[in-house]
Amino acid sequence: GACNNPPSHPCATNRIPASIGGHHNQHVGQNQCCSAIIQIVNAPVATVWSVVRRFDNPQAYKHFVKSCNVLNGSGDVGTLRQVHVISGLPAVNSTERLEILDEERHVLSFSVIGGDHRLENYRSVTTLHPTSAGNGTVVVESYVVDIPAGNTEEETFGFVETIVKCNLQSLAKISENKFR
Ligand code: A9S
Repeated sequence: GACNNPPSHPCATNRIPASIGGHHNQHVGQNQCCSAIIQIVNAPVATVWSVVRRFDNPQAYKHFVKSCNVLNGSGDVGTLRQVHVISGLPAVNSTERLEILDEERHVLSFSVIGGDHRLENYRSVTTLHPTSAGNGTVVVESYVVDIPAGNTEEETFGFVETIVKCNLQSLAKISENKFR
């Protein structure tokens, strides 16, 4: 079923308001780990979306990505990309498929379908929402991934949390600079 971490779990999944949670109720199987991270950006949804929607250019804000090649497709659902990762991670590259690109609701989802790394069956959903006051954006990114053999759920959670938090902090910085 959907991510059903206990209320005490440190992930943000339990803090996603029901009104925006719809896309984040991903199926979580046995031996999988799920979580969600929330980031506030002091820039409008349109500005943040202009960065997020570029499936061909994740390196614009993902600092762990060294380069990205589109393998086929032109940025619509089904497009495949191969990202190459900077050194220092237990990974070389990752092959990823664009699953959702909703330009009206500001939803992007991709899944990992291959590559030389340990995050098998990684899938994430990113949604953007206007803040209730001001001109800001709430970014919600949830994910599901297999717990690798030899690792615990806590280790997997910690590893992914670090990467996604870095990505979203970088997304905030870049969007805020663009907007200024
Ligand atoms: O790219 C993302 O949005 C998020 C993550 C967690 C990506 C992870 C990654 O691409 C590496 C950065 C290469 C790290 C994958 C699939 C495996 C890793 O080990």
